[in-house]
Amino acid sequence: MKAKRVGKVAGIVAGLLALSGVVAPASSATSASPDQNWECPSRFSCYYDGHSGTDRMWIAPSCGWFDLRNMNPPLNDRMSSVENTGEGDVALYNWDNGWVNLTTVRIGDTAELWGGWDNAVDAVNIQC
Ligand SMILES: [Ca+2]
Repeated sequence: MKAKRVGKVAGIVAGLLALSGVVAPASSATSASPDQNWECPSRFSCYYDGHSGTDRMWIAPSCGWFDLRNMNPPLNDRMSSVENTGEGDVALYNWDNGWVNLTTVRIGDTAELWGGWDNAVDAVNIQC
């Protein structure tokens, strides 16, 4: 009796596997998407959640001042790297009882933010 039930369950599982084999499309070459980095379109500045230009979280839409705390969702205290292919130098600011300029990323440069600068930036000023 017990062996019979096991056999029945095994048969059902085999049937499901066969069914799923029919339903599932024969997967062909899926274009793998490797970890992409430093992929900022030209004439923009891009801001990454990760180091080395990974996990892009924002592309600045224009020149000017952007307070990342006002984004939805907020993007402050997240930035770990910056790529500037844009039309102006990008000044990075942290709020600490006032705006403190951490560093400026020149046109054509990338920047890695480490230590006290990592996950600290609250605003950017794109000076063009
Ligand atoms: Ca901050």
